[in-house]
Amino acid sequence: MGVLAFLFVRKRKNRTMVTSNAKLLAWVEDVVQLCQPARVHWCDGTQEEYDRLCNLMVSAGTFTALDKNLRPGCFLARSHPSDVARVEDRTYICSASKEEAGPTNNWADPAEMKEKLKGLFRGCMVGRTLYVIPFAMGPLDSPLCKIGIELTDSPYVVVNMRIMTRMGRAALEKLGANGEFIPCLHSVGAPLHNGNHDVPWPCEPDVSKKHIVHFPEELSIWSYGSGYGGNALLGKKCLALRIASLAARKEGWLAEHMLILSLTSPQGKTYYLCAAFPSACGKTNLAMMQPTLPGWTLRCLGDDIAWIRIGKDGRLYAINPETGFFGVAPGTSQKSNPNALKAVARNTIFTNVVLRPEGDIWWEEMGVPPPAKGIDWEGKEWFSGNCRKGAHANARFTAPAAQCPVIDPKWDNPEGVPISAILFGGRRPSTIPLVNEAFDWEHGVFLGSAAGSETTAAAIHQAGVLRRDPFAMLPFCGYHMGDYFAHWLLLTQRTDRAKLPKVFFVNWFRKSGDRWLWPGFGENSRVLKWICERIEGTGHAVETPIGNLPAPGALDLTGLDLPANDAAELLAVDTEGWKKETRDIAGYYAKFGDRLPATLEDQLRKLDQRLNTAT
Ligand code: SAT
Ligand code: MN
Repeated sequence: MGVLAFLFVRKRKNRTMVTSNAKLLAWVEDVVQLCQPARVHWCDGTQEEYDRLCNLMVSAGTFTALDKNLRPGCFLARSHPSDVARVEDRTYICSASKEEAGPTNNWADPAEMKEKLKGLFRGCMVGRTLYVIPFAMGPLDSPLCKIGIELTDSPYVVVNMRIMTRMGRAALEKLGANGEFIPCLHSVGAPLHNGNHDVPWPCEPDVSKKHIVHFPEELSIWSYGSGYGGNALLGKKCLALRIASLAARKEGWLAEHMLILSLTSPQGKTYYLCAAFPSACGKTNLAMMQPTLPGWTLRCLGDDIAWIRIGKDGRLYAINPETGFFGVAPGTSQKSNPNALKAVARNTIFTNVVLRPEGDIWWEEMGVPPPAKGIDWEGKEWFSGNCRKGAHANARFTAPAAQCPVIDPKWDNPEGVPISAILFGGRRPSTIPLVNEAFDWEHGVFLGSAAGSETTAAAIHQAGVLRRDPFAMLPFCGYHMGDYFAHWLLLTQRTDRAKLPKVFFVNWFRKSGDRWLWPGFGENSRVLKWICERIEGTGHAVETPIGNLPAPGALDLTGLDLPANDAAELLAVDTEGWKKETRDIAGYYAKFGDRLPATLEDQLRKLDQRLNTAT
């Protein structure tokens, strides 16, 4: 009997046994043998445990406790400068064949990758504590709930996972003696030999050693070298998107990079909407937006991930598998997202923002004056007027969803909420109109598949260049993107197409020169109102070659000081721009080869024809 198993049997006699799940016990023991941690801690998910770990990190210099009156229960962490965002180049889908991973994913042979990873993980937790984090994605009694176990040597990961997931004893109980779980192994990749002093943010600074690896065949995750965000909080992009997308394909549901919101009209009718935008394109802002249109109420159900299944009545139902927000801090202000500011007033972890001398935080475009002098995200003295940014562009807050002042009462409903519309979007300074309704489901899938956006700081690559990001899933789909499109198209065979949501494409980011054409934020409620009217069958639209656009006067612009020319430009069909767009989409589609569904090729051809007959 191994050391650990012995320990648990002994504990069982004291009635404190953590689990009787033999598979879990065996896996933990294997990982202990491989990684050689000094200690093992099974997380129970209690407040006491959370507080203890936060205090431990304050002593270690990882956390700075913020002022108890200004930010009660809040902490600031600063990451290593090499570890500030997801590393897409180091993220792999190791399916049996390269073909299954498709042209949009990095692939490596699973057996070779496993050997390489074992080499990296060998002894990587020396001197550290191995934390066992049982967690559930989705309400425990939801038909879509999945149990994951993350093994990590990072207490920062533990406390973030407690905010972001249903973590601790309840998840372990749900797993039971024989339940299945998704193994998620994580290490910061910084062993502490011979009592070496620890650093505030241990990680593997050599980017070529960082690996975020998914094994579709065994549905497991191995992440090495980074302690930041989606690289390390493995319930999020790794499990709830990449691994879940594989499970969803097999089981006939959808795992999507989408926010979920509800909108209630002045007449009291509630509509549930999902929206897919790439990382750092305003999902969190839209998810908890304050409508400027009188009488309309918006509530938030989730800001990042939606798991969607066909309900008994044939409609699509969405749940938010998470329990927190891991939102981009810079740009979050009273104007852009007042509800997020309220959500982060307490019990929040801030990473890579500015520390104010009075023990509060600050970031660029927060809408409040910067401190005369503060400490920037790199731990250096920083003063306002400094040419250096104080907060990192991908600085984040981790806040409990329940603290959002406009959280929807149904946000943790196990059955989910029925979806009436799906929105796609991205940052497109030209060509793409403010809002465009798809003719039908197939056209909607086409719009989603061709979605593009200017890149942002959420991942390490050049920011501000246009990249196609189908369904905002480019970095998050666990299999061949062509098959993913086919999976979406198949929904018309799984349910009555009349019950499927309407699909729209929105673009808040149109520019004329350097000037934004649309005010965005709360004013986006005007676009959402038109979408609700289209669902209701009352909103007017004109059929154009690219889709149904709001008819003149159909978009409620009352009280908005929008020049008529800007309004016209936002809703015009830029035929030449779209012709260029179709050529670009054709080039991009080519890489999917014969895995591109014929329906989408057909959609592109028809669009091209419509554009050519229009001129
Ligand atoms: O770091 S995360 O992947 O969780 C954030 C994001 O890119 O959306
Ligand atoms: Mn995201």
